[in-house]
Amino acid sequence: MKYDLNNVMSQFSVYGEYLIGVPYGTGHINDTFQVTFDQGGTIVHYILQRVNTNVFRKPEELMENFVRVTGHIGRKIREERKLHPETRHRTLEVVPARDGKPFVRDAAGNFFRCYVFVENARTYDILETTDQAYQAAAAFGRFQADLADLDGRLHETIPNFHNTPSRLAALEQAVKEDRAGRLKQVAPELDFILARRDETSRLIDLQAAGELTERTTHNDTKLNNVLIDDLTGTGCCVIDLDTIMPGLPHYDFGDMVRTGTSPAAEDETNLDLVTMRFPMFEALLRGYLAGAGSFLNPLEKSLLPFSGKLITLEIGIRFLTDYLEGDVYFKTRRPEHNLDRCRTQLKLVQSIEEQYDAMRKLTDSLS
Ligand code: ADP
Ligand code: GN1
Ligand code: MG
Repeated sequence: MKYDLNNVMSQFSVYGEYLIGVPYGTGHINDTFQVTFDQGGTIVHYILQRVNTNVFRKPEELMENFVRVTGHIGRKIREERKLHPETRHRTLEVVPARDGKPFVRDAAGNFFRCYVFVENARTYDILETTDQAYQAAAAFGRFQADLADLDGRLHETIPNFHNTPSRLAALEQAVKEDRAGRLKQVAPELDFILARRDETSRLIDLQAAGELTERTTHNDTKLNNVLIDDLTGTGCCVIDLDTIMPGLPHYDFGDMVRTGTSPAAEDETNLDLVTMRFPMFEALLRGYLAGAGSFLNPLEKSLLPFSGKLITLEIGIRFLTDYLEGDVYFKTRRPEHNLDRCRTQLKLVQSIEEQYDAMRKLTDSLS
């Protein structure tokens, strides 16, 4: 094990005997562990995470956001419990360090945070049913709605995170530099992306023109970032809060479409399996509108199908950029991993384009 998890945990306000820590989850950025304690004969789990500080340059600010957001939602849940004691709605709860801070730095400078493990719930990398899609989207929608009355502005943990034109500019720079000597392998992917250049600025142009409003958004609403309750099947807790910051709600809905509609893994190599399943889109749309609908205006609603296409293109651009740069950002397990991921994204964009009219029609009918 690269880190002394027992020692790191001893600096958090957790009592009992440390038993074991094991890698957990399938995230591409941070290192996540489930740690187990014996507390007076009861087995208790925690999530311990090493934050990737190459990606998150100001982790203290990130944790400030985290504490503000979970405190805000926690207060709402406590009110909800007074009315509905049976609710299983949760928020992540940070375990403070013994010095009172919401993180610990180990001797090597690694940045760790710890939170309460939510039992009897799990994440799904690929959704199995339309009900799961509905419930997950409703949870993300409610999350945005819960944060609509947050006072003040959060820190931007990664500036320009969902600025699609600047993601495209980064790709063009990577093409110019061709640092890993891989450019010759990516001509079809580049052509596909560049043919859609004009669409990349559509949302931020509308924002600049004052037609779309910045809100507090999650920005990484991959479907495996919501815990689904084993008992009730509801989306009970939104997790992975590192990128919560000011943004457009579209990118949140779009990322649900990206990760929730295809039956294939993000790194599937058989592209025939990658397709946008319309019933999943419909369930995501209905769930999201049920959770968030009250604060979206008609223009915002009408752009939801486009957002699915745009963010899928954006993540395809990011995977291709990382491939050309030599796999420096996303965790990879094989040399072509980022290219494979890029290809699934572009195939999904194509599938969305093929069904776009029907997606628009459905959205208009629900608005
Ligand atoms: P990453 O940034 O690497 O994606 P996440 O915060 O999404 O990390 O956590 C990785 C995985 O750990 C999640 O997909 C989920 O399965 C699990 N997980 C995270 N937080 C909790 C929690 N509080 N309770 C239970 N499981 C959790
Ligand atoms: C990363 O951390 P994880 O795996 O939830 C990335 C997202 C991408 C996603 C692609 C901070 O998310 O933006 O959409 O991979 N997170 C960051 O799967 O870059
Ligand atoms: Mg995650």
